[in-house]
Amino acid sequence: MSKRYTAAHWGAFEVRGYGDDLRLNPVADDPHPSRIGAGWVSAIQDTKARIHGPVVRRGWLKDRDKNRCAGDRFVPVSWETALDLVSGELERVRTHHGNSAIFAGSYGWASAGRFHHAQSHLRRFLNTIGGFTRSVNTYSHGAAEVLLPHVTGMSHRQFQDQITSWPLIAENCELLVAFGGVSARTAQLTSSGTTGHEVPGWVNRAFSNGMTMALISPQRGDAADHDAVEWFPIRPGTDMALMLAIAYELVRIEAVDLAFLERYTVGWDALKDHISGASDGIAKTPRWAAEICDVDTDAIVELASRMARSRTMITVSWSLQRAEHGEQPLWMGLALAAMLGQIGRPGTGFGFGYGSMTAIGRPAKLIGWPSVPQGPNAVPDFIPVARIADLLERPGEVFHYNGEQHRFPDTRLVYWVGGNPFHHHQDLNRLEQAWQRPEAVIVHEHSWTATAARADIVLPATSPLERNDIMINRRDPSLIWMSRAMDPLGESRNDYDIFAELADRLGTGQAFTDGRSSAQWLAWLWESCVRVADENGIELPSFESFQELGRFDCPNTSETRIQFRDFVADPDRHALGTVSGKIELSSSAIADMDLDGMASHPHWKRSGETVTDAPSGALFLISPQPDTRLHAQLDNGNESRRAKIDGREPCYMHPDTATARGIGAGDIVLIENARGACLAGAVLTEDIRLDTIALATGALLDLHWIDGRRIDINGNPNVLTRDEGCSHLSQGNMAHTAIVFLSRFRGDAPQATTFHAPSMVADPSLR
Ligand SMILES: Nc1nc2c(c(=O)[nH]1)N[C@H]1C(S)=C(S)[C@@H](COP(=O)(O)OP(=O)(O)OC[C@H]3O[C@@H](n4cnc5c(=O)[nH]c(N)nc54)[C@H](O)[C@@H]3O)O[C@H]1N2
Ligand SMILES: Nc1nc2c(c(=O)[nH]1)N[C@H]1C(S)=C(S)[C@@H](COP(=O)(O)OP(=O)(O)OC[C@H]3O[C@@H](n4cnc5c(=O)[nH]c(N)nc54)[C@H](O)[C@@H]3O)O[C@H]1N2
Ligand SMILES: [Mo]
Repeated sequence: MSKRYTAAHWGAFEVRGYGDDLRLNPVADDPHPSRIGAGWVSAIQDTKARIHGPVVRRGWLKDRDKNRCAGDRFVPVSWETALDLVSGELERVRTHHGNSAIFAGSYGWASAGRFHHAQSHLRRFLNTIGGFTRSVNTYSHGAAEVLLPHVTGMSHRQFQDQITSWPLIAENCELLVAFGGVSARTAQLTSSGTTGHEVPGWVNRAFSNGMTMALISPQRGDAADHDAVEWFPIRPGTDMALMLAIAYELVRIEAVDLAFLERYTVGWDALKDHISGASDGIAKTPRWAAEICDVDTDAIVELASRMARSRTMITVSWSLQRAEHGEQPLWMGLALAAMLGQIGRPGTGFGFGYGSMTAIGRPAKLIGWPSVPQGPNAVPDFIPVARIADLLERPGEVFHYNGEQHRFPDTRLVYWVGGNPFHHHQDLNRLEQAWQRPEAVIVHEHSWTATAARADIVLPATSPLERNDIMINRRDPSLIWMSRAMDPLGESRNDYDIFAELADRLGTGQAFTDGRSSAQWLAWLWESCVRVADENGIELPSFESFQELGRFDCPNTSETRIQFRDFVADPDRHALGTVSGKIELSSSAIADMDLDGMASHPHWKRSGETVTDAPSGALFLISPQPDTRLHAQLDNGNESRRAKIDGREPCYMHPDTATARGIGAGDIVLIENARGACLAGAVLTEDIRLDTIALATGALLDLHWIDGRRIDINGNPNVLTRDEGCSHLSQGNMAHTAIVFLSRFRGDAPQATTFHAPSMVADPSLR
């Protein structure tokens, strides 16, 4: 019998049984299957968490009230009514306020199949009716997306595509200096799906070949538990100081490759003057840095010397740039690698995001598989993605982005699919205020997220297990036929079918569907894949045999790459796309922008929130990605719940940090600052700094009034994080820069919650 498969961002699975008997097993050739998959079926079959039919918020239905605070009741309606309401709102808003009043930036990871990608259909649909205000860049690496083109001449995507392959590191690298670590936890994921998880294997192979790793991170757990790892428990937000001190040492011991800098970079003089203090009077000595970053002077000196003596790869995890001044350590990491002169060689140089996702550095050919076209958007307005609260609060106001000034349009309608801003955005109490401003909020979801609970119209979407789809993406050498594994729950519909109905109502049905059902689109997609494969010398089976086989592994896709190889081989013929054609250690383009907080070169700037400047007792809060789930997805599944404490998110702290506050393992703790407060469960570990606590993202936001203040009872760190651009250059988020206070919670803690439907009322006039 042929095998059936499905896929998710966290891996590929063999499907056994159907519906109530459904079981998913990671594909047999996955060397390190993700634990996240273990929570998938239980989460999706949790009928209390699922949205069963279309609903409308009572207050909005009755008199268009905008009080979207969760807790309001909802009114079940028919699909006809719901679709009429949605199309009516779209029509009203675009007629009276223009299409820019529709915000459909709709950021989020949605699901992995290529066809049923919710945002793609939302964009295609809205483009048929005149467009929408979009968002640019990501929460993941927004600062890098803006910085890298200026300093490397490559888009972030091009940079990521060319990153030096893992096997070359495993064979050649002697010292991996990992700022933020290389973590098997985050390497569980690849956006749009992955058939295997190879990172732990590559790292082990490198260790067997004698590579050592300098783990520079507030948490020991950010690298493998192996003798080859030396941990430098750095104070969060201060990597830039450490990097400058390493640079200072490299200059002092005359280990700087001046010939490399001369030939391949511009701006060394300006950077050198910053390092020496010639330009600002502060020599960036190891002693100076030790005070700031809390890494010993001697350890810095020794590390610099090892870097100079070894074949060294410097890598910066994505987390470092999700912080105030987040561009700086990324830029300086590149500058350090240039100073060592090892860029463009196998296994050394500079990397960004090894381990942040599975596929970074995977030695496989990249194939540009097709997708459903989205058409042109007639609206020019956009926001940098993390400026959502500003957009809603400040229509007409100016914002800076990448050296330009733009204005926020006047948003009347928010349309969100495949994402969860009440998980992913910072300072959620502020977002909740801003969320009261638009006239209508429409959400498609399969589960009752904190965002769905704050919408006016909620349309139930199918989950990926309830539909056929294809996993294809350029980062993975396998194509997977995702075969439907259970019936769609309740009245849920595919996002595509929902938009097709809406387009019909708005007179653009044909333009949206091109006359195709979703089954016909899947066939279209496969035919387009066949053509692309052909151009790449790969022969794909027919659509029928592909469905029968369930999986196709492209042959001969192994390919290793070396970042900057061509440029280093011939910098004239392969000049970079920067202003100078070289790597820019100092950028005239950035200098010309004359932005607060930016210099022409990477430079040290203390962040606005640090433990050293805060009242005593303050702690850094870092909010990493959760080990047991994808963001807030599957938070209600077995695997995520297994790791909770009293149903709440585990908060990792040093035993001494806990003792000083009268906290014991397993206690409920209160984490607070001026922006908000949440409860969490204490987990004690020696593997974290004394002044830092870690609370992963993604617990269901559930705000309760307790002792006169609103406290999230499940442990969502984003009630505590800061909602400001990490700089005027990129406006990326600064999720990892926050100061908090921690105590044992002494009150009566309400029972923790998971996704659940709000109260329903049949008749909107009823209270
Ligand atoms: N404090 C802090 N905050 C952070 C971060 C951090 O490090 N710290 N990291 C940030 C980063 S890097 C990211 S990428 C964001 C992630 O933020 P999000 O991507 O918004 O988080 P998800 O929970 O993955 O949300 C995806 C939603 O899509 C829904 N969905 C899945 N499939 C479908 C479908 O087919 N149709 C529809 N309509 N919906 C579907 C899921 O149920 C889920 O609710 O979070 C950011 N927030
Ligand atoms: N299991 C799981 N994996 C995921 C995801 C998930 O939801 N679950 N999400 C995926 C997504 S969308 C993304 S963007 C990537 C993100 O990938 P990353 O950005 O690499 O992941 P994070 O967990 O945010 O951060 C990694 C580590 O950085 C350290 N860190 C924090 N602040 C600092 C600092 O100032 N200096 C130094 N040196 N270290 C610091 C923390 O100890 C943290 O554990 O992860 C992906 N992988
Ligand atoms: Mo991300």
